[in-house]
Amino acid sequence: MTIKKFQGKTKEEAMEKAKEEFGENAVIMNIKELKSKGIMGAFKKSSFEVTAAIEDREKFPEKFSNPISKEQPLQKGTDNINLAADEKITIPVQTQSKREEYAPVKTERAVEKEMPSVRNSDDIEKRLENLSNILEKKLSEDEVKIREVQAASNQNLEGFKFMKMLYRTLLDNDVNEKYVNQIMDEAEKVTHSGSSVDYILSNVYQKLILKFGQPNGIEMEGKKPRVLFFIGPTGVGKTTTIAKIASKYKVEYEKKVAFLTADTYRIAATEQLKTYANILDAPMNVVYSAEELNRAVENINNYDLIFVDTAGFSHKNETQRIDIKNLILGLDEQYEKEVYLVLSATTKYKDLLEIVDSYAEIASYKLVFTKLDETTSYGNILNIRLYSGADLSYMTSGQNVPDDIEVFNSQMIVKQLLGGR
Ligand SMILES: Nc1nc2c(ncn2[C@@H]2O[C@H](COP(=O)(O)OP(=O)(O)O)[C@@H](O)[C@H]2O)c(=O)[nH]1
Ligand SMILES: [Mg+2]
Repeated sequence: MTIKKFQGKTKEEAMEKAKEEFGENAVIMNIKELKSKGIMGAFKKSSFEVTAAIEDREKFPEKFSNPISKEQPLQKGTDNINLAADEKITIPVQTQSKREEYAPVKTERAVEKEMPSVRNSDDIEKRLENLSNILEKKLSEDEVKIREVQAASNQNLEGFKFMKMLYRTLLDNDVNEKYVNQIMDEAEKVTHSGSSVDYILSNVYQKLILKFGQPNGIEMEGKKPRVLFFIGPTGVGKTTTIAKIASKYKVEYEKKVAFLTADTYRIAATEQLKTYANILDAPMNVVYSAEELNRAVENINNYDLIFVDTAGFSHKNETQRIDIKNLILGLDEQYEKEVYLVLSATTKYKDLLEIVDSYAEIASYKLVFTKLDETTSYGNILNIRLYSGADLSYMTSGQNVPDDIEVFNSQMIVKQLLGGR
């Protein structure tokens, strides 16, 4: 095939030139308007270029014998040959491989060259199979992770709500906010994200038990006699508590118990203790000073336990406080001594703080909490235990002598503080 370009001022002129040279069998492959380039082009007139082709005479001699053939009308082709006008070129018959060389897309061979490791289709299949296995594994791993994250976040939310509920419950039970925050902060440190409700509960429970410390009743080790002072505000239950403990030790442990009272402010108070002493068949004496105390103790020094009842006083009453302090400090050092501060669980937190402060000046003591039967919020017990740092000893929950007393039961109190009943 011979291809040539013809130019003219009009399309017709260019086509006429093609027909003149190639005859009527010429195939018009393309007609193109030629525009001058640049700004100047806008002022110049355009011309036309016709690309025409004619079959080679050698290959189709018969066609050239009849230059005008009605069966071969003028046809438009595509403008894929960009040659200078009038340049005559011959396009050789293309083989498959030749065409590939000019193909604008990359051949398989070229792709293969770029991926030298992929040698054949088996390799590709294997690779794809591996890839899909990896992908499937990754997806299922991701799915498990997503499920785990979802479960954890649900549990987190549950745990968070539960912590909040415990926080509220402790506050509702009058645990001071400062201590509630402390306990929850400590619990949060050991509970990891996603901790179960049970785990959180047992953790907070343990924290509270530890805060209450190991409660201690009367120590029976050491020398006899052991002198036990009961101090605290009026009406909290000092005398009743003495009666309860003394009867337990007398009846259950068969200990020799005796009573002394320094509560000389009320005749009724002395009478009250005398009554219990008579029931228990135990000696009872009134003491007004440290000297009298030492003399009285000496008289009954073969007894195991000597309970000393004291008068309650207003924490604002300096004189009474000094009297009690002198009494306790005045006890001869040869005697074992213990001091019990008796407090009612029904007393307001603010009052309790003042009481604890004023009694702290008298001696170091163990705490007895009374009247637990008259309140449901035991927060103050924890507050005072933490505020004073003193050990817990007994708790009483009723007026019955000797039954309504036990060594402080931390487990029971903690359960109540956490909302158990
Ligand atoms: N409900 C209740 N009342 C108690 C308890 N302990 C003592 N009481 C009562 O509190 C009142 C004062 O007790 P008392 O021993 O005289 O207190 P004191 O002034 O500290 O010696 C008495 O009516 C006791 O029966 C208790 O645990 N619960
Ligand atoms: Mg009393």
